Amino acid sequence: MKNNLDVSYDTLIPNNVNLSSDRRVLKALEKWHPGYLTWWNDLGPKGFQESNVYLRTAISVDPKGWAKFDYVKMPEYRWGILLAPQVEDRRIPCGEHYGKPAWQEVPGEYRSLLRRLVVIQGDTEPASVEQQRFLGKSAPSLYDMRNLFQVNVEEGRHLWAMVYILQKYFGADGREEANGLLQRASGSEEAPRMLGAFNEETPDWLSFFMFTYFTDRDGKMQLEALAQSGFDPLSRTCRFMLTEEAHHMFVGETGVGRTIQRTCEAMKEAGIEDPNDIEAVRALGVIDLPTIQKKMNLHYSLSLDLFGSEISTNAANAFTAGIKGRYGENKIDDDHQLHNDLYSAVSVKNGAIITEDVPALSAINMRLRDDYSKDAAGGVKRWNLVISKAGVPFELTLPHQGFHRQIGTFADHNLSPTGEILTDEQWKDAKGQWLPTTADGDFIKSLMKPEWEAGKYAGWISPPRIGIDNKPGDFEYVEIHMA
Ligand code: BYC
Ligand code: FE
Ligand code: FE
Repeated sequence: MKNNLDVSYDTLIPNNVNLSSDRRVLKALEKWHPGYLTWWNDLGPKGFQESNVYLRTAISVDPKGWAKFDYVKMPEYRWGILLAPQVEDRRIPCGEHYGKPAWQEVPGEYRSLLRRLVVIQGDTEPASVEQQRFLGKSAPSLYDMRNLFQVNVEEGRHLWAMVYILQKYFGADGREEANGLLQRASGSEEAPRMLGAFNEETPDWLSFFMFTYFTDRDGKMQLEALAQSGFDPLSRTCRFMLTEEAHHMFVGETGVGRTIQRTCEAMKEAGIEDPNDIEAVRALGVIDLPTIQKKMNLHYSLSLDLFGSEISTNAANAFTAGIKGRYGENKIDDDHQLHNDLYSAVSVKNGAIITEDVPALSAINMRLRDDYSKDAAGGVKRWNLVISKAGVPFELTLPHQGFHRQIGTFADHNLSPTGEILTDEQWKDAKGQWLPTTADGDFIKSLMKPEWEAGKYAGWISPPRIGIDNKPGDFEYVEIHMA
């Protein structure tokens, strides 16, 4: 097989998979394309389809220079199909076929298992675009607006990535699933998106930053696990998606960080020393730190649900089949089959939270979730550095893994952020201290006034330290032409 680093433009769909000589798949994609554009125009960024946005577009899969920046109208973005280069002689990295050559075609016995994972992955991508579609209108700067749209077009491309896999490798039912991805919609009564967090609202920019920090990071972990798939086309497509994913989490981390920084600065300027004096802090037009903590509690707990149950036969089957590995599978020093290995798993038994050793194979989801939590803790540490440098006595903390959960062992229990099990009554009384209330949401919304002058920022958020693509501070990242 050819290893194309560069993207070919000889079809309407940019690609490095030789689409022009793959008539069957090209035809299927061309048939799907108009529906995608209708979806993008109906459920994508609202009001900005005519604007010129300074976006990066993938033009290569060479890590040394894969993107080019230019002004684009979003509906004209060149969504392409890009697979990371094929690794020569790649082997199945885990499970019962460990060490055999990676599959270039779908292994028949795992067809439905594999299709389900691809469909779930594909379903989340357009869902996030739908969730974020009203945010452009309240963007705190053109810089932030551009970042939002960059994330959106790339999530759109991730949908293309999964649709390509479905149409190339899963025949008629793959084409049907590809259509289904455009029919479900975030928050819909009749046909919601498949996973919980993707039917929640993203009502304000702090939610958007929390989402890209915490939920896109679930995306990163799941893509890392799928990049370890023995089904090589899936591995390659996920590897390239991960290149884009880094920016999404950057947007989240710096977005929350800049919000915190502005809050701390405003408190200092006004001589407010108590971070818990919410009224005084809010009167400055910035978001108080306790509310930022609540938002973090919400998005972290929703994201933990995306890892499924701690103990899962689905996950064990996918691992044993060799179609979904662990985080960093090829760097783990064990037999990659987990015949006799144990993993310390958490559960609630007889009203108490216990950890006990269980077969590692059964706890694949829990392990990935633990890896996720470690990964997510890094940014929280950096946020706390912003706070402590400003001399504000406050520390953000990730809540207990069992706090506010709908999936897995904690789903039927009420836990506080520090991990005490509460009665329904206690939970009802206290939850407003831990999760954003309607009043918190209303306050944040009251700050969401657009700032569209190049180089200016809304009062609740600090400017970034550097521009995108090294552009100067007053660069016009979006030329707005309202539709
Ligand atoms: N909501 O054995 P279980 C991203 C279902 S994000 C609703 O516990 P399993 C992105 C489950 O489907 C990454 N249902 O879990 C981020 C199963 O149903 P069935 C997306 C849920 O299967 C930001 C039943 O409960 N990619 O890319 O081991 C922006 C028992 O399941 C939920 C993937 O997730 C839930 N939260 O693990 C844009 C990777 N959790 O089959 C994009 C592909 C579980 O019995 N997906 N259920 O009817 C997977 O690997 C797995 O399906 C999951 C669940 C990890 C999601
Ligand atoms: Fe994505
Ligand atoms: Fe993402």
